[in-house]
Amino acid sequence: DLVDQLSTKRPEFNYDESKVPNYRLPNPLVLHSGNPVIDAATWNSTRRPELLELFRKHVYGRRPETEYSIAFDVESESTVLDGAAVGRTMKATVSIGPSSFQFPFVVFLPTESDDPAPAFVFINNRTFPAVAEVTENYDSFYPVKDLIQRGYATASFFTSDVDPDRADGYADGIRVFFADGQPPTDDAWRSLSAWGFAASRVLDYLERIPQVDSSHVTVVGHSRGGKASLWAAAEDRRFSVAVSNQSGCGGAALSRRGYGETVGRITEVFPHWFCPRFATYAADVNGLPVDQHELISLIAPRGVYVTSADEDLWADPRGEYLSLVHAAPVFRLLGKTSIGNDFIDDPDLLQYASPPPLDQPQIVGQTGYHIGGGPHGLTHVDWRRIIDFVDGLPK
Ligand code: GTR
Repeated sequence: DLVDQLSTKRPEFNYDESKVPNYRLPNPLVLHSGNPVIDAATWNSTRRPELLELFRKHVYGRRPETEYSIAFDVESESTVLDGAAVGRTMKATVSIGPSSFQFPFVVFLPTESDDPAPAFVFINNRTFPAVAEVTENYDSFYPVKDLIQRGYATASFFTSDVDPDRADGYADGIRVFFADGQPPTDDAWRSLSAWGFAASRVLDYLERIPQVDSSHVTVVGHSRGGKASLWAAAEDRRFSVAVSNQSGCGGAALSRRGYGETVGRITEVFPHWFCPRFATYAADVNGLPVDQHELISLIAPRGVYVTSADEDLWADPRGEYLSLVHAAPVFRLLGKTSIGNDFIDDPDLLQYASPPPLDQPQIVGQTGYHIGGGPHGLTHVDWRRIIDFVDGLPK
């Protein structure tokens, strides 16, 4: 079980803050040409596309450019939660010419109000979230009831239904479909990006139905789902907020810290998550042309919420927090405040930047963070704070 695996410290990895090496992060606000990015227009036209390309090339791989069409079928529909919502079991069909790839998802629409509802798309890395199961048995991993009660619509799919979460899962997933049966090229997208792509297709559906306010859709994921969620929002600016719950290495945590899970370990154990070039930085993490604060920067000026758990050192809570801090200059350039704002004018103080105390969410403008007590996991407490954060963002 994941929780057991992750609560156990792995002795061969570093969990000692004093042993984090000195590192220098790449500056998100310096262009490839070496010139500084001094205005939002240059960020949007040049620097942001440069950074996206760097992440595609060195970390998550590049999505296919093949034209496809997308269709949605309602497989079944029922009233759930004592009439508070309508639940739909859906099928998405992605077609290229005569061939198609399908994946299921679920949607829950609140019935209380006639106004279009903001929504959460949840990348579920544990199970297919069947309508009856998530409404009859309260599931803190995906608490549909809480989301509905707070006025949100929500949709979710199971990662492995899109791209099987196994090193040899390629043959059965959406990537081989797009590659027309060929093996993946070195630059091609890997599973994290495929899951993010599916989140975008679910958003396509939400855009088509009047019950959802598709300009306020948050993408959420836990752990590997959190890595996928951040990348989903980087690739697709229609998501208004991204939430990473304990995403750690390859997600919110700075790779250069080498605290807990490392680039070497993650690419060895999960070779299907990242493009192979990412693994080549295992022995030279400082050679990576990006670090994960720049993934957060790609989501700016939209909302970003990052969570950690105090026993989940594998995910490097401090490194997850620092990614937000080091993205602050980008939020500021785009006219927003965010966690780390205070350090921009006083970089000497950066060394003292640390996560807030346990169970005390910190929210500054567009970004928020909390560290909860306990092991690696997504709980109803995390969800409550996530919803609070999204509720509090300016509409
Ligand atoms: C672990 C992996 C982490 C995290 C986690 C999860 O085994 O090392 O990066 O993604 O799985 O998804 O729960």
